[in-house]
Amino acid sequence: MTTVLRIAIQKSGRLQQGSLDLLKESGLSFSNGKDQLKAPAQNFPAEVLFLRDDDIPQYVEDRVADAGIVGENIVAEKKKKINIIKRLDFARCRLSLAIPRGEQYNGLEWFNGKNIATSYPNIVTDFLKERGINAGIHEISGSVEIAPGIGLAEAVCDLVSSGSTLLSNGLREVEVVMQSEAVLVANPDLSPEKSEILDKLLFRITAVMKAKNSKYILLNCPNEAIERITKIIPGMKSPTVMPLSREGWSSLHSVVDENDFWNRIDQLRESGAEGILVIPIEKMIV
Ligand code: PRT
Ligand code: ZN
Repeated sequence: MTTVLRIAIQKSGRLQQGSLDLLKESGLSFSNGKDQLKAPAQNFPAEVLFLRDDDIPQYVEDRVADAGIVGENIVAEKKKKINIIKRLDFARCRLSLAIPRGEQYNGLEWFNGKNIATSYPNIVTDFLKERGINAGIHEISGSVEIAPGIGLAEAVCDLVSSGSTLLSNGLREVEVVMQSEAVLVANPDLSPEKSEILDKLLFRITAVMKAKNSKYILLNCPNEAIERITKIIPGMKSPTVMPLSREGWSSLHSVVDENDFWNRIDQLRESGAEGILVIPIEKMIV
């Protein structure tokens, strides 16, 4: 039997689409029917398991799955023997403490003697303990934000992205306990065969993520500007320069980082670049 890497992803919810997209863009094709528990990848030695996100760390520790995609918040809460292999740059959020809007807040001491409702009792307990705060933790599994309103607790610790859930429940975010994003996790004791498959997958994921953060750029410039422009967009090794049929002009091709894209464009225009085209990159292997 050939070895396959079993990868657990969320069955449905906020992580599902990002996980499916990442695996598919990494070249794994599989069918994901509605009530399916697992699906073999057709062109990569892997099998995808569809699970509840909370169960993924345990399954990876127990080797029911070899690897998984899950929120860092779940990894931190579950404290299982698994390794974070790569941060995946989606499903970003933060775990925050929030209190009723009308309360005066003058620092963490506010929480002394208070009750906090949360689905993350381990993370919150450790956070407060490290800071010498003594609060009660009330563990609830969903709709944490309603706890103060119904008198279940005086504060909450919950995931926040836009902040609108807190706002519409009359709560105010006062402390960020941790930042989170989706991460690739794996069992620390994989067989050499499985490790090799994981490395291959990681290589592909890295190429997909790098491409997402980069753009291919083409422009025309007078030959005197080539040196200056090369300094602005050095690319992977150096830009490609090709002569235009118009005397004294060249076409220059390079790669730019998405994050400081607009800065670079301004500098390029100041340096004499014209006819700038910017194109998405599908995969990027450096
Ligand atoms: O069924 P299963 O157990 O698999 O799913 P789930 O309901 O436990 O999880 P799900 O799908 O809600 O979230 C999965 C993961 O997505 C979380 O563990 C986080 O890593 C990540 N994530 C990112 C979020 C959010 N953003 C988020 N905003 N998870 C939850 N929320 C919730 C939050 O709990 C609150 O109710 O959204 C609300 C706040 O959002 P804003 O935009 O109003 O601030
Ligand atoms: Zn869950």
